[in-house]
Amino acid sequence: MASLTSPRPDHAAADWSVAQDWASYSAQDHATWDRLFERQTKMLRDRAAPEFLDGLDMLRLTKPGIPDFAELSERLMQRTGWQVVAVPGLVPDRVFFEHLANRRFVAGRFIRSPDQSDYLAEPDVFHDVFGHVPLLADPLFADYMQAYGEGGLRADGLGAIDRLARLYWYTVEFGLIRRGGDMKLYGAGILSSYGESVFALDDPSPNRIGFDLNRLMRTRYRIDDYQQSYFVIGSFEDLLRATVETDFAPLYRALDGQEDLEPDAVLPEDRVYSRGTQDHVSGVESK
Ligand code: HBI
Ligand code: FE
Repeated sequence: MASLTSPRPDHAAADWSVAQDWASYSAQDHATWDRLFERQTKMLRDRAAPEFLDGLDMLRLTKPGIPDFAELSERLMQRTGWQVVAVPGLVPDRVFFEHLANRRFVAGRFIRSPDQSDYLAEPDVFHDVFGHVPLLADPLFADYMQAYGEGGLRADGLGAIDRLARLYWYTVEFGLIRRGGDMKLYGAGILSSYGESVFALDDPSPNRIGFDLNRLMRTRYRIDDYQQSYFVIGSFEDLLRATVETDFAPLYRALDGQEDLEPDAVLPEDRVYSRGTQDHVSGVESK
């Protein structure tokens, strides 16, 4: 199902944006950001796509701790025309697509409490800004994210949001990319999670399968645990081309005639980089 959201809070504007109110963050909030930032940048040095590591520098702003979205947006705007807009949490799909289509990335302003684990039900500022924003400085990925937003507005009209949500999930959130002989991380859901940054590359449990748009959009995904399959792209160019060159309406119709696939499925026609043992399965829900 599309993401479930609570009613729009009174202090949010019609587009669900709110003031970040950077001054209201506590010293503990900033300390949590700094601790997570240091830990993740250290462990991602050899794991993250180079484009992500290049974009990380943008987050080192003049003010310490949690990035001030106004300052961050100024830098990002110069790079690729994107800006970061604070929202209270998950926003309705159409609102989300509308922002992306206009090169506005919506980011939760709250930060997890010090004891909270890597996994959060609602994206906090560490997931959204550390995980998603650095790649928005890469021109190809920036174009892909805007194309995704435009595609989302069209999908909404075709009742195909759930299909497109899988594309977002298996690329923007949990995507892997080939670099030379290696696999690197580019999905924000992995990059903002210490545990999954290790699991997605090193663990024998999950499948790692070559990106194929039709196959990926048939595949359900886990929202309560590490992924049972990761899809691997060759380049951001491939990803952008697959999205802008596809006429999605006939693709959605073809998909309606095909069975959904479970998250751990492997098909004979799959480009299988590694077939998982699925030893890590826990949790039950998939979408
Ligand atoms: N809202 N704030 C926020 N962040 C998201 O990542 C998000 C969202 N609403 C919907 C959504 N993601 C997904 O369901 C999209 O694929 C539609
Ligand atoms: Fe996200």
